Amino acid sequence: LNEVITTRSKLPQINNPSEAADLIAKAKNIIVISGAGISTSLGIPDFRSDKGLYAALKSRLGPGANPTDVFTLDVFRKDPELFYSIAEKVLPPDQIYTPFHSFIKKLSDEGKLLRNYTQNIDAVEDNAGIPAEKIIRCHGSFHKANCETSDCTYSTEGSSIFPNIREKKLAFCPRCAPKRPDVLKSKCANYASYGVMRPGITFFGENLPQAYDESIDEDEKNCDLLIVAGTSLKVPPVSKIIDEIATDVPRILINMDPIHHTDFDINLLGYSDDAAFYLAGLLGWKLDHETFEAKS
Ligand code: CNA
Repeated sequence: LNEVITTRSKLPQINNPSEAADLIAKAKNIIVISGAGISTSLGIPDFRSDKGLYAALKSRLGPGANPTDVFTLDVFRKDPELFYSIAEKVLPPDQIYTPFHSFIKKLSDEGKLLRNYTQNIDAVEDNAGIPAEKIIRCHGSFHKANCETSDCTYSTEGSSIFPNIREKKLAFCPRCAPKRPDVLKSKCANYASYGVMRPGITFFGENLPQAYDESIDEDEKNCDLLIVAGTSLKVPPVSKIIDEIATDVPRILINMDPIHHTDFDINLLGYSDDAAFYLAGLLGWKLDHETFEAKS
């Protein structure tokens, strides 16, 4: 773990990285904004790192391809197979979770977690036992799968389409699917996802889930410490939360790469799991992950 100190002008100078633990010890209402980086040690790729999904897609789709297309609504509607070709990489894993997820759970157990705004769709928070009411899944989840046809309300358990996702085969809606071949032959060439099931994850071009709107304003007011972890903080509106929290609320970054477009009071640069052990050690907390072996 590489500790770097930056000081924002509005806060007293922070001289020592261990003050991250002091800030956590004092805080009562911590917001944790998390991203794909906290799950990479489970073998789930993030988006933007060298080994991330975007790098894999760029080499597969060829030069000029835009890897964000895979998670873009308009593209899904024209070519759902693109999403189905890659989605298995971010499917929720069974049971496993990381030391950092364990650390978030510990914040909750200690009564310090106001909310975990997760951009992740892997539901690993559930495996770690973080209480559901403490989690806002900003980009949805695989918990549900819905028919993509606009006038069909068919919705089912997300896990029912996991076999298709694993086999990279489109899953069809039992209500619309019988009609689909006719539609495809006629006017719906631009709507190839007619009758295709889509997991309840938020694509680029869609609004965030209602739960986000319902809690964010109040949480921003009540937050007394912000921890940003495992995210490049590039996807709005989550990337904007940091600008909406009062400037005297301390901010800690825990990430492999530095973030240059905003300032933090403490930057713990390195693996989030190392940061979890480092902070838990200073706080005298035991994580239930002493023997964890990271995959990356
Ligand atoms: P991103 O843009 O790929 O950024 C990930 C960040 O994590 C990078 O800045 C890395 O430096 C950092 N990082 C990678 N590994 C580690 C590690 N072990 N310890 C600490 N930091 C690490 O991903 P974001 O989450 O910022 O982007 C938001 C997207 C990613 C959301 O829409 C998600 O739905 C989407 N996504 C989610 C998952 C998942 O659920 N696990 C996987 C891939 C993408």
